[in-house]
Amino acid sequence: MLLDTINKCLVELNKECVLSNVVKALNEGIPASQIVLDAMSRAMEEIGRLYENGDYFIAELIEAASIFKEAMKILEPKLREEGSREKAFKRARIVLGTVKGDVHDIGKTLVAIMLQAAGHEVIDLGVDVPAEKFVEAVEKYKPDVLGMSALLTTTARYMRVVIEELEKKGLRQKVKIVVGGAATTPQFAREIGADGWAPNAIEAVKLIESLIS
Ligand code: B12
Repeated sequence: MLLDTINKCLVELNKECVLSNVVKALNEGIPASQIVLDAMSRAMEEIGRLYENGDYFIAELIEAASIFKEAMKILEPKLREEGSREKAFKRARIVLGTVKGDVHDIGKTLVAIMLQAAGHEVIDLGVDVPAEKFVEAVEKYKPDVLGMSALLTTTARYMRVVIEELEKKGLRQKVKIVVGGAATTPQFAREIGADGWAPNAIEAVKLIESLIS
């Protein structure tokens, strides 16, 4: 099965194999979203486990991220095409960013792409975003939703700081807050006072659409 092959090639950091099989899978009509979520994202989780076990090092994480991004160049136009088939009934404006101290951007960018594909407007603040910048963006863009991403246990806690800063400025009630990333859970989201959590980019779009409807 092609998805298994893509998964295995990415775990083994075999770039040519990943790219050629992504093209093959698309030619066979496998949805780009399935390739990204079922094959590539799962492979990244496995790579994380290999890192944790000491079988892979930081160099391998960097290589994996670079292959993922190469593959996204092929997949992104398809993702946008697939998303635009079901245009959003209500367009939302979303400010998105990875919190301070955290430079993981693959998942956050994927969420941005899927939201845009579904017809929403995304203002992507990038990575390592401090609370002041989130607050400034909420004041300036008046988004319907603020989305924060964190992959490190240490940086996930910073989401609470951002929410507190929004509360201090009287902005918290003006915006829905959603969080995600490997270091977060639905329970964590509730604890810090967020309005929602999603496990992946497809669910993130559904969550945001349900919050603004
Ligand atoms: C690639 C990677 C890196 C790359 C990142 C490159 C890049 N440009 O992003 C590099 C090499 C830079 C890196 C660095 C580090 N990493 Co790293 N990394 C990973 C790895 C293997 C994959 C992450 C990834 O891209 N996944 C694929 C994407 C598609 O999935 P995702 O991010 O989960 O996103 C999806 C969902 O979570 C959700 N989502 C994400 N964001 C949001 C936001 C919202 C609003 C919503 C609703 C949903 C949502 O939707 C996304 C799309 O479907 C993970 C393993 C893992 N299990 O996550 C470790 C991992 C996150 N890293 C880890 C660590 C420890 C580090 C370092 C500290 C290592 C070090 N000693 O230097 C540094 C920290 C750097 C920093 N300050 O941020 C640990 C974190 C452990 C912890 N609990 O804190 C992990 C879990 C590995 C592990 N198992 O040990 N890393």
